Amino acid sequence: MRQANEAANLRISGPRLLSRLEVLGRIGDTGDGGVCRLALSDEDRLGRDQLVAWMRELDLEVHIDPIGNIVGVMAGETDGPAVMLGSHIDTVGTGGRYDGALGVMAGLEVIATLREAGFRPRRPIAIMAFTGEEGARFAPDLLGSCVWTGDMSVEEAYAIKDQAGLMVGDEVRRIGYAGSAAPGCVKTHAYVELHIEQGPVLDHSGGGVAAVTGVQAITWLEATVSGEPNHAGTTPMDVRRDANYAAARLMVAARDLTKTISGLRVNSGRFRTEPGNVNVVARQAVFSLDMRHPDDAPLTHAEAQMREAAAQIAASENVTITFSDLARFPATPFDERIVSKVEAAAKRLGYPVRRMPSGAGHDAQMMAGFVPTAMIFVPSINGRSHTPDEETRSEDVIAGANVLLSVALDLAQGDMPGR
Ligand code: HGY
Ligand code: MN
Ligand code: MN
Repeated sequence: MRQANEAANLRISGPRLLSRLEVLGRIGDTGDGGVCRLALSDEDRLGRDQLVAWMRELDLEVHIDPIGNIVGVMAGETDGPAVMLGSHIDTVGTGGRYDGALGVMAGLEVIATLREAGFRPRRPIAIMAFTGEEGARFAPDLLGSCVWTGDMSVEEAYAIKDQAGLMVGDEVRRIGYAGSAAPGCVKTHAYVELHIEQGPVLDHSGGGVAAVTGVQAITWLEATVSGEPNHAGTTPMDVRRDANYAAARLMVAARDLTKTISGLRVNSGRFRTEPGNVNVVARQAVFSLDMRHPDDAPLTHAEAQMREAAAQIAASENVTITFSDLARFPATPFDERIVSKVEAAAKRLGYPVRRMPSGAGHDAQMMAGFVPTAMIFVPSINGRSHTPDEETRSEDVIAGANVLLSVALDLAQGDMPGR
């Protein structure tokens, strides 16, 4: 057994970590450098199978809960609450190889490094892959961490349907990951997530790592605009009840709010229309609205403004507009004690480090309400993410994983009180 102070000199194996990222990145490979492992898809199952195989190779005790969260535990000298290192391995439809995968693969690498050094941590160390973080197939996002933290029941999660009408419960059983472990069964002392920034801040400010201070507030809505189908050539313009035109006006109105509400970000990424014929005035348009802001109040105000615009558009276009909630997460600060540990670890290791908030949502946003939590960012080249050209330099992957190792050991050996 190596002593704790010797452990401080441990470093991860870059080639081993990069190799695992490469192997996982080939599962769901879209042929253009990207990856598609939508939650609970066959590709997701293959990624899960590979992860569980790696966990067993590392002699971890593997637990799978009913929503398919996968957690592998390395026993410590004591059997108290674990230090959990996690993220997700599901992706969006046009995903990259690093979003989520980096945090889980780096967690495995931390364990492999400790195993190789014959070092048993004082506290157990757990590696978590949460189900369906992206929300790209089943909304809301953060599905697995919502169930793990008790924010959503398994029954509620099982009833969620994708765009094709398939249910979470049927799909998680179909891929064989409806486990019997109780959500939250691995008691947790602290949660740390390594992730790519997915934005341009680090890459455009000289690189290094970030001690992430928190995650911005997120609201996902689905708008349904109902009009009246009619002939595109014979129907006079002033009597049309055109669902697509009203939807377009509302998307523009929502986007225009970003000009008056500083810090607001809005995206309509998904749009469906019926009947979708060139020569028919649309009967219905259904589209998503992703609205985010670093603070809760401006986001609440933006949503109210958007609903007001919808009421005006509905009246003037003689259509109806309704909304359904897809996701709603408040602005979430991380635990200052762990943010400081990330900063100190990066400095000790000689990496440039800065503090910054996260523009993207993460499972850490859910875990922060459950246990002391923080995140580590590494740069995304040109801030590209959720695209096949999502890329992070190998040296930054290695830097992030070394900071994760250092913070994990600090938490596993240290006396920071839990919550
Ligand atoms: O949507 C997000 O912010 C995250 O990538 N799931
Ligand atoms: Mn992610
Ligand atoms: Mn993502």
